[in-house]
Amino acid sequence: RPAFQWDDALLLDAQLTEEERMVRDSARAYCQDKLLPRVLTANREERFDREIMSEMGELGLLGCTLDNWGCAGLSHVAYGLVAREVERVDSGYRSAMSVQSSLVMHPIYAYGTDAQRDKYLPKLATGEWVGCFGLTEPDAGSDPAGMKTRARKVDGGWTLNGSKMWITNSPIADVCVVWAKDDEGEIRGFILDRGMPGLSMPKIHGKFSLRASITGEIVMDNVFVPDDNLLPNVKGLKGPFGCLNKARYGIAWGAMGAAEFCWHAARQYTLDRKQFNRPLAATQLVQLKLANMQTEITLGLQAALRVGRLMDEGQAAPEMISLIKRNNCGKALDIARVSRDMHGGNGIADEFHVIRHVMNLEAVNTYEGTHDVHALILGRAQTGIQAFG
Ligand code: TGC
Ligand code: FAD
Repeated sequence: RPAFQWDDALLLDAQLTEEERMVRDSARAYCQDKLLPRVLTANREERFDREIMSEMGELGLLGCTLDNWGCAGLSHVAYGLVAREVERVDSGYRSAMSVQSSLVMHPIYAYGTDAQRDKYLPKLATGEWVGCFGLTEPDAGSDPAGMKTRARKVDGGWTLNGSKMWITNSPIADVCVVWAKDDEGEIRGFILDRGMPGLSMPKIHGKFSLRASITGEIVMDNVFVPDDNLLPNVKGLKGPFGCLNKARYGIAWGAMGAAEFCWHAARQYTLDRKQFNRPLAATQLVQLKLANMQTEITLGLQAALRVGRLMDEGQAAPEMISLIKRNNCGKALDIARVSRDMHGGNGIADEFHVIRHVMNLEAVNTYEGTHDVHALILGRAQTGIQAFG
């Protein structure tokens, strides 16, 4: 009888390359040794420790799928494995990493000039600079085509006016990739540097979710952006969506990391905790919940691996990414809530970490396209009917 490994039920590990396993193991060691000890106070104090970006840069975790400019040139599967390890500790730390990699470095790499790549990518790769991505606005979230930010052509550049809302990393960002409509109503991408007159990035306070990640606005009041800072090689919504494909894919892996933490915690807790003279894990209800967690995580990871391999082959359609982002975030949130319940009263104490994952996954289920918006993308793809508007 072949052995069954409870925490790797379909032998994911065996489907990875040697290099992917090494990347996974070094990311896991960093996350467990350096991130986990910090997260409790960071979350309590609603604080992001800036040096985390430099540490991730030193380990080669930033922009790791890109080639050259100081980037590691790893597979998309390796990137997913890193996201899983980081989010096993906290979704906010994964947010910081995935925004830098997929939403800032990727567009400069894919849509920028060589001069832009030379200027920005090496410093973003080391974490010397932090980047943010401004698409969402106060009145345009699920429907980014409704954005009000405008880029007016002027001599030698562009004048940007508008505001972006809910922007991960913005209060500490050195570089902002901002999407705005030009005089023709086309969406264009711009690189804004901290310190440009008229540009401010205030922090949003009072979040109950992703408290260890810093979130803010980007306010642009007649910001002059030189022609050299326009991303010349893309126009239209496919620009930001091309970045979102990468980030949503990473989130599908990351959410499974958070779910695995909650599952393992629930298993251990119910093995250790006795009520009615026996471990909680000896009850049928608890075993059913553990089996459900194991099943959903195993399937979610297999799906993420499949899409990662297709991405590496250039064969991943955006709808595949919607499917795994939606499924894995929704399932991770359910698993975290059930694990919280299985911890009883201890489940609401931050020392047990599970309530923090529950709170975080609420935002993860909402950003990068809500659970329902991804359902509409999948609905459109199978009926041919656009149900958004
Ligand atoms: P639609 O007509 O569907 O498309 C407009 C143009 O874009 C192209 N396109 C894509 N291209 C590449 N990849 C994709 N995934 C694409 N999806 C669409 C499409 O082909 C078309 O191109 P063209 O050349 O024909 O013009 O546009 P729509 O306005 O109907 O879109 C509807 C909808 C709902 C799909 C879309 O607006 C959507 O996905 N909304 C969700 C918004 C969202 O995800 N925002 C994320 C903000 S960033 C963020 O949350 C970061 S959090 C990060 C962290 O902290 O980790
Ligand atoms: P809305 O679009 O107003 O949606 C509200 C509700 O209505 C949702 O349940 C939604 O599913 C539903 N809904 C919307 N449209 C429809 C429809 N047609 N049919 C049925 N239901 C619908 N954005 C960035 O650009 N950059 C970032 O770095 C970034 N980081 C973020 C960090 C955090 C912590 C958070 C919370 C958000 C972040 N976002 C970022 C924004 C995020 O992408 C948006 O919050 C998300 O896209 C949803 O937009 P909204 O909040 O405006 O909600």
